[in-house]
Amino acid sequence: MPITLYAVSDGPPSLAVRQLLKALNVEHTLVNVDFGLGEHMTEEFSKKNPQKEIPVLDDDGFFLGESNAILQYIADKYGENDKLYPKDLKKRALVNHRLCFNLSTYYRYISEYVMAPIFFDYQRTPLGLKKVHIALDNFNTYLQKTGTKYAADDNITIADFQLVTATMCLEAINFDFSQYKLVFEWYKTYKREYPELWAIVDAGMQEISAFEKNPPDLSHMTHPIHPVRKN
Ligand SMILES: N[C@@H](CCC(=O)N[C@@H](CS)C(=O)NCC(=O)O)C(=O)O
Repeated sequence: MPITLYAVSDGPPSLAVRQLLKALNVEHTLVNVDFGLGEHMTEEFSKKNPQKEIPVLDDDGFFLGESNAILQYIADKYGENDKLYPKDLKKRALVNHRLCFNLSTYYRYISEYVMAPIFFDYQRTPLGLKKVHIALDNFNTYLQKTGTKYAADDNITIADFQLVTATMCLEAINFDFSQYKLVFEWYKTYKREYPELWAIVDAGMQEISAFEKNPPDLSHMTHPIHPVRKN
């Protein structure tokens, strides 16, 4: 029985998981969750994920939220070798670190600055901007420390899927991050070397770019937890 991924078409954590499914050629059913309508806020969805967040994986009744956990599970279950998620303790620790860094800092700061004000009644503030620069500077330093082509190794790992989708949010609003030279190079290299994976991310980016210009009307969202903008 193929696995099912509940995903949102422009959601960076969903796009990260979809890249892995593509990279490993895993047969799956993709269920699009309508974020704008608040399909994830329903009682029914909360049975799949009590956090009411997308993505969620359903592997024959085994439900898993948190995109990092989903990436780790899929890579362990379907990986033909351990390149994307190494078994070697130190290499694996570095991948896990980059995933945690993305969750706690990199994507968190980027999404608070870029995404939240597109969809809800939040502002882009100087403090938010400062945090984005801190996140970019941290990532640049990590790339410098490892001296690797990708986030945790010379080949891509599941950490790159998350970091690429987070960075895509910056490109979606034409945020210039070229001063972070190693991040800039890493991002360009990924796009060049993995066009099929980048295409998944790019489709999400086009949606975010369009919403940046024309913010969506979320006034019909079911039980939003965020302040909804009055258009
Ligand atoms: N830590 C979660 C975060 C997922 C997340 O934030 N998803 C967004 C959609 S892209 C969401 O479901 N937000 C719920 C909301 O804002 O109501 C993960 O990595 O899976």
